[in-house]
Amino acid sequence: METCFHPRLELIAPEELAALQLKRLRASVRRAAASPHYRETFAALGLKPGSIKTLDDVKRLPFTTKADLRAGFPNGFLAVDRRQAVRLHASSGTTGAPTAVYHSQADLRSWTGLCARSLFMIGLRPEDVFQNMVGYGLFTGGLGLHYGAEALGALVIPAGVGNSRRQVALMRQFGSTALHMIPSYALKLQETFRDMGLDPRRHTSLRLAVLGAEPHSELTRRRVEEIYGLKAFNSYGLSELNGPGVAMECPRQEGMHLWEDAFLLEIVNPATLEPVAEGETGEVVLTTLVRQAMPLIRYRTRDLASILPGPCPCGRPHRRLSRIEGRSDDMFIIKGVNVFPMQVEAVLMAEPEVGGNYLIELTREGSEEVMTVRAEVAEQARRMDAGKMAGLRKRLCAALKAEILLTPRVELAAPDSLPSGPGKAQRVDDRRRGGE
Ligand code: DLL
Repeated sequence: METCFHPRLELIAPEELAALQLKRLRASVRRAAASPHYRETFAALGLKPGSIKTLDDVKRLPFTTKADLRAGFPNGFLAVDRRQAVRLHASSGTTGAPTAVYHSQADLRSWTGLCARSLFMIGLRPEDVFQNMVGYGLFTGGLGLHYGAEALGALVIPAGVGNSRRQVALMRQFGSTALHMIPSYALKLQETFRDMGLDPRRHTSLRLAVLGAEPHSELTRRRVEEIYGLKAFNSYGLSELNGPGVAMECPRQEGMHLWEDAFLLEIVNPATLEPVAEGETGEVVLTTLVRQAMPLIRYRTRDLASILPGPCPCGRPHRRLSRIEGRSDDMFIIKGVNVFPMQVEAVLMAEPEVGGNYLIELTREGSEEVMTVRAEVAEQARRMDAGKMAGLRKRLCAALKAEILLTPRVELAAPDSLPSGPGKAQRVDDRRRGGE
C-alpha cells in the first residue's frame, strides 16, 4: 500500500516532474495501443507509439470522447487481458449508452494512493473519523475516498447516501470529524439537524469536509463551512479518470492541485481544440499516465476550468485548477444568450435570504422562450412578509440580469419544497421541446 505523503512526488521539482511525465506518457501510449480502440485509431493516423519523444508530442495524439467510450462499450478500451481487471465502474446509461471503466490491482493501488494523498493534504489523519456520505457501488465517489481514507489510517464510516437522521446520529455516536458530501446535500442536511433540534456546530465534532462531484460556487463552500463550523475542500474527479483523487484543494483553498504525476493536463478551446492561453478558461483534457487496464489518451472531460497562474505557496508544483465553471454540455441557450447554471447559483448564494436549493425551468409560451428561476428561501426567511418577499424577488431579478444579461422570472418557494435527492442535483429542467 502506498503511503499518504509523498514528498518525492508531491514536492517534486518541476523539471523532474516533466521528465517523469514524459517517461510515463510514452509507457501509457504503448499500453493504450494494446486496446482495440487505440490500435485502430493509431493505425488510421499512421501513428507509432514509439514516435512520442517529447511532452509536446501529446498534441499529435487523437482526442478521446465520451462518444468513443460509448462506441467501445464494453471492452473496446481494455488494454490488458480481461482476467487482470479486478474492478469495474460504469455510468448508469440512463441518459445514453453506458460506459465501462476497468481497473487492475495496480490501478486500484495507485487510485487509493492518490485519494490518500489528497486527504492527507487537507489534514485528515489516523485519529480522524471519516463519514463517507456519498454513493457506493458503480458511482466512484464512495469506494474511491473510502479506500483512500482507510489507507491513511482514519476510521471510515461507509454511511453511503441518504437517510439523513441516521447520518446525524452516526456523526454524534462515533464523533465523526470529517465528512465527504455532495455540496447540494450538505446544504440540505442542515434541515435535518434543525428538525432534530440540533446545531451542527455545537452538537458534532466536525472539522473537515470534502465537497465534490458537482459544480458549486465559493459562496456555497462558505455556507457549508458556516453551517457545520468546519473547513470544506473542493475535490474533483470523474469516473472515466478513476473518480475522486484527480484534483483536490490544499489548505490554502486557492485552486485544486491536479496530480500531474498521474495525469497529463491540457486546457483547450472546446471549439477549435487548440490550447488556450495561460489562465484562460477552456475544456479540461486529461491523459492517464499510470493506468494499466484502461489507459485514456487526451480524454475530453467537457468540464470548463482554467489553470491558476503562479506557484502555490504550499510548495506543491502540481498546477492548480480553478473551480469547475460548468460543463460545455450543461450550458443552455435562451433567447440567444449562453447561460451556465453556475452563474445563476453564484447570484442566488450571494443573497443570505435564499436557501440552498433551486431549479431553473425553461419553457415556451407561444413563440416566446421563458426562463424561470425557482429558489427556496432560507429557513430564517420563512415568515418574510409580502413586501420583503417582493423586494427580494426584485433584487434577484436585477442581479441575475446583470450576470446573465436577460431577466428571468423569479419565483420564491418555501424551504424544503423543491424536488431534491441525496445524489447529484439536477439544476435545469428544459421543457422547451416535448418535455426534454
Ligand atoms: O463525480 C467523481 C467524484 C466523486 C468526484 C466524488 C468528486 C467527489 P462522475 O459521476 O463520473 O464522477 O461525474 C464526473 O462531475 O466531469 C464534473 O462535471 C462533475 N464534478 C466532479 N467533481 C466536481 C467538482 C464523480 N469538484 C463529473 N466541481 C465531472 C464541479 C465536479 N464539478
